[in-house]
Amino acid sequence: ENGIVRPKGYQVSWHSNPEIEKHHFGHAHPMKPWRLTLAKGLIMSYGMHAAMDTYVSRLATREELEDFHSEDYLDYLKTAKVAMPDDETPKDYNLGGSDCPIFEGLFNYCSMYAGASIDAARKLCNNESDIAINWSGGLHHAKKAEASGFCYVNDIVLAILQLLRKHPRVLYIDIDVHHGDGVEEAFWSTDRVMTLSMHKYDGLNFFPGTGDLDRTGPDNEGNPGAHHAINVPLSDGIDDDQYVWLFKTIVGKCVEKFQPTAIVLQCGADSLAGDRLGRFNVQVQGHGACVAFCKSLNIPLLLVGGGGYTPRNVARAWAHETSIAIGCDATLDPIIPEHTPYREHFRHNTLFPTLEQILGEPRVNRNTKKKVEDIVSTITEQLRFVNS
Ligand code: ZLS
Ligand code: CA
Ligand code: ZN
Repeated sequence: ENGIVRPKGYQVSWHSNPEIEKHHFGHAHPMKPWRLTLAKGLIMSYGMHAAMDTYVSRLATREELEDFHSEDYLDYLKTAKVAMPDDETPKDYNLGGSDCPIFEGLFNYCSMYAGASIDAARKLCNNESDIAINWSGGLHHAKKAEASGFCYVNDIVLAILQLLRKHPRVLYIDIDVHHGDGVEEAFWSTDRVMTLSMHKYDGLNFFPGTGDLDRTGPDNEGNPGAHHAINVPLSDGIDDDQYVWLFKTIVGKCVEKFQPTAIVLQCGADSLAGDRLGRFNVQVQGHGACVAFCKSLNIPLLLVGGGGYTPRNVARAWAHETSIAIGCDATLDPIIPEHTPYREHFRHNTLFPTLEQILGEPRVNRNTKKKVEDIVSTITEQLRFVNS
């Protein structure tokens, strides 16, 4: 199909499970697991599944979840009575409010996306794949004993803990429009994980309200994790040129300094233009260029999903990024194949709609050249404290 061939000696594994896609957070909720169905349909209509090792993911075991989460939180998560929000107020463990409702099958949903990320990490540890993909994961806000921002179990932390069994140093990179606070906090005290998040930051006005440029980890005496959290706070409307320049410059410096032996890239698609919750002007091309740059480093790479609240754009980005992982992006027809399921949902028949097609009128870019350059010089200074 479409002339896609499996590249010799280069393995990509794809971890998914159609059961995950069937869960519903509730009618008005922005998180729609169904976007994964749309993405999968597009990936398969291009024939990309034939170029990957595909796995139907399994449930994470209780023991695996306890690698990060507390027993009492997991007990509660497993037995909580379905409580769709009647008011805004969350209850125990921040569950049951409007951001993190307790919906039908919640514990299965969490165990399944976590199982997929854990399996993907193990493929990398065993050298059974060069790039492992779990688009259903990337739920970066979940804490040890607390749900937060549509995230209940932190599959990224669980995957990184797997990688740390084999890998001395893991670089975590997060291009979701929100700050990757849960992952940052989990590895606050170790110098074996460096976390780097790019996000919209506007003090407490944008969720979760953390991720200022100065936040590089608690530098109390003797904390080896000090200086290993890097944050790139951005304003509304950032475009591909600025975003990709920042990404390559900063990731390049982090890799040079920290010398990671594995990379986890959270590909939250809410940083794309036209996202229901996001505020940026990043396009599928720019978002994908971040994935391509990570691939070019030739370090074992785990790709996870994350946010993304305009399903057609999520599907475009993750299909394009799957093609980059496989190495067939250059030969892919940008016209969405006729037989793609739900093709009418894409509105425009291309993988790469223009900003005008996406937005009508682009959002004003509030990121000045000076501000973007200042971010790089500050981070360059911060990295002087990191020794590999
Ligand atoms: O990074 O901003 C908040 C918290 C609130 C405001 C919104 N109300 C509902 C609750 C209290 C302070 N929450 C954010 C969470 C964003 C999580 C991003 C996750 C990720 O992309 C990784 C997966 C937020 N922003 C927007 C909403 N919540 C939100 C918008 C619309 C709705 C519908 C359902 C629920 C209530 C009406 C809701 C939440
Ligand atoms: Ca981010
Ligand atoms: Zn997000």
